[in-house]
This record gives sequence, C-alpha cells and structure tokens, in this order.
Amino acid sequence: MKIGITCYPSVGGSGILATALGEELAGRGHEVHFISYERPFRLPVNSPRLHFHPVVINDYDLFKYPDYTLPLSVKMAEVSRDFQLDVLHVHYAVPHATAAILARAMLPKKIQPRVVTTLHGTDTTLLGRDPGYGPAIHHALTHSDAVTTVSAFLKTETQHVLGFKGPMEVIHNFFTPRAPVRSRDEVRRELGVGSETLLFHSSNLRPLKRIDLLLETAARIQPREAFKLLILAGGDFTPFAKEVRRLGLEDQMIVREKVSDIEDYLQAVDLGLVTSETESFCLTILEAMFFGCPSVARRVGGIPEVVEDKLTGRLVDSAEAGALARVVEELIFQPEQRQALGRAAQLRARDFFSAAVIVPQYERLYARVCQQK
Ligand code: GMT
Repeated sequence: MKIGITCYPSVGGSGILATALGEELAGRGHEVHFISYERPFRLPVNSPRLHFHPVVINDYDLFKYPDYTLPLSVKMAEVSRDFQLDVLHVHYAVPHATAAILARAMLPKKIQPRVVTTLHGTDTTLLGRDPGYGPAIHHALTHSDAVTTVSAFLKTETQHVLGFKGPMEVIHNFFTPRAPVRSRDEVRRELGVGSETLLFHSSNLRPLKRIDLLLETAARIQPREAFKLLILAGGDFTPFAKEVRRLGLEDQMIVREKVSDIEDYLQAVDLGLVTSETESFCLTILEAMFFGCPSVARRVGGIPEVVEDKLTGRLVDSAEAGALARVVEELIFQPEQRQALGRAAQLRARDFFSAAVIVPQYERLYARVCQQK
C-alpha cells in the first residue's frame, strides 16, 4: 500500500511511535511518505520505500501567528495526488487530523485517500477540553475513515471529553529497540554511576509530568547514597535547577537533554520513576520494559494497561512523595524483586507491545478502510 504519515517530528511519544510505524511498514514492503515540517528525528535516511516531504511555512508580516494547518493540508493533498496514496495516517489530532480532512476535500473523489486518525493523549485530554479546539477535533474524528486510540483509557476519555460516539479501535503502542552502541558499563562510567541503583525518568518536562513531585520523591529516598537519578529531558531542565538545589539533590541528579541514542541509556538504568498526573499510555515505561527495567508509576490513565502492579512494575495510588519514595526504596533494597519485575516486564513488552504484534493491527485497519472505497 501507499501510506502517508503525518506526526510531530521532534522528541515526543506520538512522533516516536509514528516514525517506528512508518519504518516497520516500509520494512514490510509498503511505500511510506512522511509529511511534516521537519524530518522525524529517528527516521533513517536512504532507507528503501521511506520518503520525507517537508512542509514549508512562510512567515508573513501580516499574520500575528504563522499558520501551519493550511500549508500542511496543501502538501498532504499534493503528496496524495502525486504518489496516489491509499491512506493518510495522522498521529495526534491537532492540527494533523483537521489538515487531512481538508486535504482530502481538495482532491477529486476518485483519488481521495482514506484518513486514519490516531489519538495519542493530550489531543483529547487537554486540547479536547478547550472550546477553541474541541469542535474542530470532533469534526475531524467524525470525518475520519477510522479512528484509533493508544489505550482503552483514551477511548473512554474521547467519548466523555469530546462526546464522540463513532467507532474507535484501541491499538496499543509498540517499541522496536535499536541495538545500543556502547556497553552498559561504558554508559554508567560516563554517568559517574557505580553500584548505586540508577533511577530513570524520561519526559518532555511539561507540568503534567509533575517534575516537582519527581524531585520531591527523590528527596525522600533514604539513604541518598543508595541511588542516582538520570533524567532524559525532552525539554529545558534549567527551570528546575533551583528546586534541585533547594532539595539538596545536586549529587544525585544526572540530566541529559534531547538524547537520541536512548537505547544506550535504557540498558544502563535500573528502575523507572513516573510521576505524571495522567498518561494515555506512557511510551517511556514501555521503552524501559524492553530493556528489563521495571517502573514505579502512579496508577493513572492508561498506565495500568501497560504495567501490572507487582507483576511487571509497581503502581502507586497516592500522589504523595512519601508513598512513592517508600516503593522506590523497597525496590532499591530488594534487587532480586526488582530484577524479577524487570524480567517479567521484558516478556510482557515482547508478547504484547512489539511491532510483530501491533503493526499487523494497523495493516488490517488500512485494508479495511480501503475496501470501503
Ligand atoms: O506526553 C505528552 O504530552 C506528549 C504526547 C506526545 O504526543 O508524544 O504523549 C502522548 O502520546 C504518547 C504516545 O502515544 C503516550 O505514550 C503518552 O502517554 C501521551 N501523553 C499523555 O497522555 C500525557
């Protein structure tokens, strides 16, 4: 098939997932065309059947805010026409789904691609509640040929928040780890970590990730010498430096910003820590699971679909730093228990959230919507 994919190209779960999906589809013989304002950062160059079409945005003085939706929709229509796309698969509703619906309407009926929209989380849970976005998202979902969500939780939220009553298929996220370039020992040496437990947090640091709670939790873990905390930051960490100093955590913290070789770090860490207010799925937990690293997370959103408490990680009901810290301490001082959780997490990742399990679900969906043509 000929499939167009639009996603956010920078660091972020929805973009990572969409890029991996495109790569997997090309590997299975499909022709894949990425359409975005930048080349997705994990998209390989010179790979057969993988193409990238940049959207050019001109900055006109007459606009206070530059518009992306219109040039994106024009590029989507052009690529659909020139490469006879069967499907336009858009990841993250805003503005991608709206642009796809417009692109399709610009084309003559017989060359219109099918539009598949995948909701990832904040496009429903945050923007869906915004009266300036909600109706446009609802319209785009209603006019998509298929809608998928990355968790059952997100499907329910979409029904509640947007009042969307149409069919939605739950297709969980997947991850295909690349081989690390450096060894675990080399990476731990780079980080200055010896036998301490290496805690791990990876996120875009937005308020929803509750970095305040993450740092407060780290500050409550005793004794301090027992751990270090590695943060892979998909954003600027400097605003948090003052809080790190206030909590006296300078010696425990290691921060790396905008890392692309995440696998090097994933193989070197021992325990993930996720303090988010909500997550529709939490790809970072899954990425760590593939390397046998379990996580401690709050029991929120779609996380219980990924982590089974006490089997493949730990879920904490409380949003209180002390409660999270007690569970982390337990796993620091019981390495056998932590490693058993990690081994089970790795098996679960492979059996339920690998490309081999998930990608065929998208292929079947594409075939189904194309039959309706
Ligand atoms: O976390 C974000 O706000 C970014 C967003 C994204 O576009 O990357 O993440 C969402 O999509 C990820 C991939 O499906 C999910 O793993 C994240 O849980 C989800 N984030 C939220 O729901 C907050």
